[in-house]
Amino acid sequence: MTDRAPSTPNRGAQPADDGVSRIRGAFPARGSAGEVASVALVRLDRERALNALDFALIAELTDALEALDANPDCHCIVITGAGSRAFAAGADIRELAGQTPISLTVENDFHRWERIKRIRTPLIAAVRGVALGGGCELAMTCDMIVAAEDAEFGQPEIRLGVMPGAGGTQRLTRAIGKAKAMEMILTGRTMGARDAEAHGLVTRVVPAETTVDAALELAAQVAAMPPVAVLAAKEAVNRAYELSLEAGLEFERRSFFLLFASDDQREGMAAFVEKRPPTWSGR
Ligand code: CO8
Repeated sequence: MTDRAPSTPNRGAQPADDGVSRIRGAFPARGSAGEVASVALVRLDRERALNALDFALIAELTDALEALDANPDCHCIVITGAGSRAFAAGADIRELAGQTPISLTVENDFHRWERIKRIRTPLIAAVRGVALGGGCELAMTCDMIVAAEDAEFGQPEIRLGVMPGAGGTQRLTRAIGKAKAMEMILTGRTMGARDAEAHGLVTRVVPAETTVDAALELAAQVAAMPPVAVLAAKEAVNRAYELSLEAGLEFERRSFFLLFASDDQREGMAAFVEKRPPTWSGR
């Protein structure tokens, strides 16, 4: 991906109705200190609508993430929103307003959220401003969240007569616990960045104007690690959400043993013994 992600299909291989791309991406990413090797930056690009997630945007985003995931040189992806006011203010309410159970079932756009969940490359959300509804759900689908001091998280769908539909009731509850999640989901109340950090929703809080750079720096640290071990570790951590403790421990042990078949295990341990920096081959 260069300056702009290739125009991608929505709703079954049709371009967005207005022909306007909703995603802007760069690989390798460029931060204020220059190029960040092995890291991609994907920007939700609907600033005037506070980066509201219409179906076309989610389709483009999914395609862009899958293309990066298939690129062996890309080792971490940062997702952010255009502008300073929003990561994403949720699903596009104007578009959602006209949906019916049948249109939602037939179009089946929500399957794309499953595809985002299956991205194996680590994903970091860089959140400035609001991450509401589907925006909060997208941030929580990422593996880590770097939040600006002015970031605000919430699931306000209840105020629209509905409820979270892309993972909010499950991921928010797992992240911050039932008591706080229930309050946010039943009242639409939002949570600021500092509270979100205290409750385990975000990885770190940074000054607003440094958010993307801080996320890129974290991504560069991940990208510098042995790639096969990173993939295995990400998968094992995510299994903690899905499995019983016993099954999760078993999964972890098998993954741990498997990594002893990698060149990077031999290199990492040899480098430690020989007191030199390791050189990862990704094998
Ligand atoms: N959808 C569509 N347009 C939006 C959205 C949205 N979610 N949020 C903001 N906008 C638009 C506004 O309509 C406005 O456009 P215009 O200038 O053309 O009128 C522009 O963005 C700026 O917004 P405001 O004027 O409202 O800005 P304020 O600073 O006054 O308010 C808020 C900012 C508080 C963020 C306010 O815009 C707001 O409450 N937005 C809606 C938040 C919300 O309810 N989100 C949940 C949506 S439902 C959802 O996410 C369900 C998820 C289901 C799964 C995901 C499927 C993709």
